[in-house]
Amino acid sequence: MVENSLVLLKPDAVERAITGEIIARFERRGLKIAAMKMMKLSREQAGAHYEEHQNKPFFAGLVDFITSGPVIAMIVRGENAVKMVRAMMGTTNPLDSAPGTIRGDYATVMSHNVIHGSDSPVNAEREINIFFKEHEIF
Ligand code: IDP
Ligand code: MG
Repeated sequence: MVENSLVLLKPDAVERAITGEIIARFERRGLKIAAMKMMKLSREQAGAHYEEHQNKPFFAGLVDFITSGPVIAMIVRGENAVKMVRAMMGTTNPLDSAPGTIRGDYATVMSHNVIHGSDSPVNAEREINIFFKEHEIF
């Protein structure tokens, strides 16, 4: 089934100028970019995006980090895009991410792990509504 995934290239990816390489991986795989923009998240947007983590000890640090600089927000679309993007990203902790995955190739620590991808189609739709208006989606 064709799905959308909300992908964020986090501030560390923008700062390190590796966003093009990461976007190219999705294009090369055959996934489509259905929307894309550079933006700085407000703390409100960050809190809404990560609402499932609001009671976790790392939440404040996570919001500080994700609002610390611009991100690139994208909708990546394709057959089983949610699961495919997650597989391409690697695990949350880069220590466990296989080489060849994005986190396995570009990240060393969990707090700066380069990329976000939706974990389910339901969360993808919820997250897309935080970042994109209807007319920004192609
Ligand atoms: P995910 O990004 O792989 O879906 P989540 O569990 O949804 O992982 O956590 C959201 C983000 O919060 C992670 O990408 C990571 O940057 C950060 N994070 C998760 N767990 C920890 C932790 O234990 N310490 C510090 N940061 C964490
Ligand atoms: Mg998650």
